[in-house]
Amino acid sequence: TVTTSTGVLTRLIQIMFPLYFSPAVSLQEVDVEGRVRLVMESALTARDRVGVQDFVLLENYNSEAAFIENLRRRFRENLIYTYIGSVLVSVNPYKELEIYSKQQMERYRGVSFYEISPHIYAVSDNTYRAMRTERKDQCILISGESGAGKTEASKKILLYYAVTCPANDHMAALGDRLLQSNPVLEAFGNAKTLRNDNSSRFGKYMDVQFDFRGAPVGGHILNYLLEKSRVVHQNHGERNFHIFYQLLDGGDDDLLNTLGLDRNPQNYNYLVKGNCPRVSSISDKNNWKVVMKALSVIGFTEAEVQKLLNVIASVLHLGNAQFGEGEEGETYITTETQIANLLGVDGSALTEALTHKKLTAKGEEMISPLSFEQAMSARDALAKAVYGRTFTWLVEKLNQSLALRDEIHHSSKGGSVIGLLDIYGFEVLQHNSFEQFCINYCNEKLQQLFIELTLRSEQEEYETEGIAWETVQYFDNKIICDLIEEKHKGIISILDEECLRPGEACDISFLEKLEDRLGGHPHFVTHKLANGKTRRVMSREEFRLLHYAGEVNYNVNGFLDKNNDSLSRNLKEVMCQSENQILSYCFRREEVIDQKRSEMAASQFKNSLMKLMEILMSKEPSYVRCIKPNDAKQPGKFDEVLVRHQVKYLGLMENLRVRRAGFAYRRRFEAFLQRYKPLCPETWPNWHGRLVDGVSTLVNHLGYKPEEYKLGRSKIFIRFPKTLFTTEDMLEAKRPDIGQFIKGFI
Ligand code: AD9
Ligand code: MG
Repeated sequence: TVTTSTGVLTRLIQIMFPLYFSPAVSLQEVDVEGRVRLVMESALTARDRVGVQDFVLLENYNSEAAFIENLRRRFRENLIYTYIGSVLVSVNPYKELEIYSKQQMERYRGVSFYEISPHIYAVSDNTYRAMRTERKDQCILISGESGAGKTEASKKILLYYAVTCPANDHMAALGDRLLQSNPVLEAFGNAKTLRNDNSSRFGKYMDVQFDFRGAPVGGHILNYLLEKSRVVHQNHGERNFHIFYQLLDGGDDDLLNTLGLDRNPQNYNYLVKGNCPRVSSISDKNNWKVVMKALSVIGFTEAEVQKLLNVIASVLHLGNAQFGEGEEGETYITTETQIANLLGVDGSALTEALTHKKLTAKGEEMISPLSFEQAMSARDALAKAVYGRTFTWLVEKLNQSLALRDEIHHSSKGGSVIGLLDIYGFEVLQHNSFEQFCINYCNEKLQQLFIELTLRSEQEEYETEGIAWETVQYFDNKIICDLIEEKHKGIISILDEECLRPGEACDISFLEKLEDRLGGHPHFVTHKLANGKTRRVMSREEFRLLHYAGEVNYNVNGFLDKNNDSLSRNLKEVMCQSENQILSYCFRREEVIDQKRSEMAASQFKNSLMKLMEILMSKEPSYVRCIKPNDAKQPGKFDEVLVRHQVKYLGLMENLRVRRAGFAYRRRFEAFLQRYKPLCPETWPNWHGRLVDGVSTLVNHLGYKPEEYKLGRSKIFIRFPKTLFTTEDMLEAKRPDIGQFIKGFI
């Protein structure tokens, strides 16, 4: 910093005559927000301060400590994005940064990936351009743990496309509808959890379809495994899905009257469990308005919205239904009328179905009363089914609104697709259940895909460039995927088997069967198998999986029930007669008539994941790996232990190792020549021969040794970052006006 008046004078002169000044000093930089700042700082200290913008440029790429230090430095400077080659690593800033404006979008449009600071817009733009030029479908896979910023990232990508892509004449409003689908999905599928005030409780894959001119013309959403158990129960400090609170806070008096609701969430059994009716970061009232507006932009009619709200209200009333026990142990309900009205079903049939079970034995129907507990669980099952299926209906409605219209079908020929995957990250909670099992299984699959595709694309690049491929050792997690999903042998198959033995099987018998069949598998442990040798004491109700990302103990309690996910036949019968079209659509007659068992929850999830893998495999992938800097949801706090853990389970070191296996850095000949040509009299100001000869002349002049680099067909590959840094320092000395790209700006 310059403090003396001579200093000020010197600085002024430096500003006026930058080229004449000390070669080791850079005089201006454009920061990540696009502003020009004046600085006096040597290249070396700048690199020290803000780290490198691509991890491949780390001197010691095997050091996890160096990796984390680089993240920390950049985070401190509000540089939340860093690359590993083409993978974007993003650290949640937990504060609004002014880096998402329209001007910023313009900065990234059409600009080459490595010539500008890392950004989610760079990934968006690059993917879009790859789709346009290579005419190949793309996908962007966003991963990271809860609260790391996946959903925010996916929204920024959508916004980038909605703002920067040309509009199709027939589908001018599609961008709006795409953007408006988010608040709707979030209202019904997100909730406040301990880890994230706006946690997505479902997985989402969204295709954006573009026409041959690159205008977005359609969208399609696939949803995965909504956490339905939240409808009837929340852990302390957590809430139910946002929509319930939005309705109570934002709905007008008339509406609430019609629905028979009052404003206080604490009056509803399904909303009180977490003892957390309000969240300081959330305005339920405002969000209500946003959601209602979004529904109308998307094309919901007033009648449809009313039916949807009837369903939401019916769930709240179901939770408050008064069940009692009669003199002979039979269960009765006293307050079913309103529920039946809202559900559009017959009141006495509903009461009957909630308190009795119907069995068919030898062709005869028998009706027997349910115990109090059984009736309560039938009630909860109904609430979960109603909410879960309505969510699926909602996604289908969104899809209809986003669907490619017939009139533009012809113009979309030759168009392509960009898919966005925002799906739950690896989860290790205090108590891990069926949901965590599914979520972590999903992450194993994605990791497998990631490794396969990263290795594949590395290998392909080396082959296209005619450079010998050096094999990289890495951990293949196929063994864990098999342990979970293998037909007849894996955990899911065993779980299904147990679910098919009603009355005989229970959660513990499931655990015993696992021990029986899987004992000895290197990634499977239980209390019994471990013989007390495990590091963490396990209970008799748990099994432990050694995931690629770490060990997780799963408690088997509730596994069978959740996998069965069943609703009694009587309840289905009542529901499929509903006068509410949403519900009669969700509960089909065929389901009652057809006695065949439908697929169980885990298998259904497994199959949907298989399909997802196929979709992703057919596309060119880009990756965004999100990291959560602290558990307190606070800005400026970088919890090293927490970050290290995520770096480990996101496999970032492995990713870097693969990327660095042969060469730290690669660049197309023209880009390399363009940047460094001032350093060699023969290439300056212009090189007229073949590009490869130009690069060769340049690096010879710079004194590169043969072991330091290789020339491929279109790119130069540089083995060590040091070579590149030296070249950058020379460029900076000669041309301080250019600025070092490794600082995160140019
Ligand atoms: V979960 O698995 O759905 O529970 P996500 O989706 O990974 O989780 P989300 O995107 O919801 O996390 O981010 C959590 C919160 O962090 C947001 O509500 C924002 O308050 C905050 N966040 C995340 N990314 C950014 C960002 N780029 N800029 C500012 C951010 N704030
Ligand atoms: Mg999310």
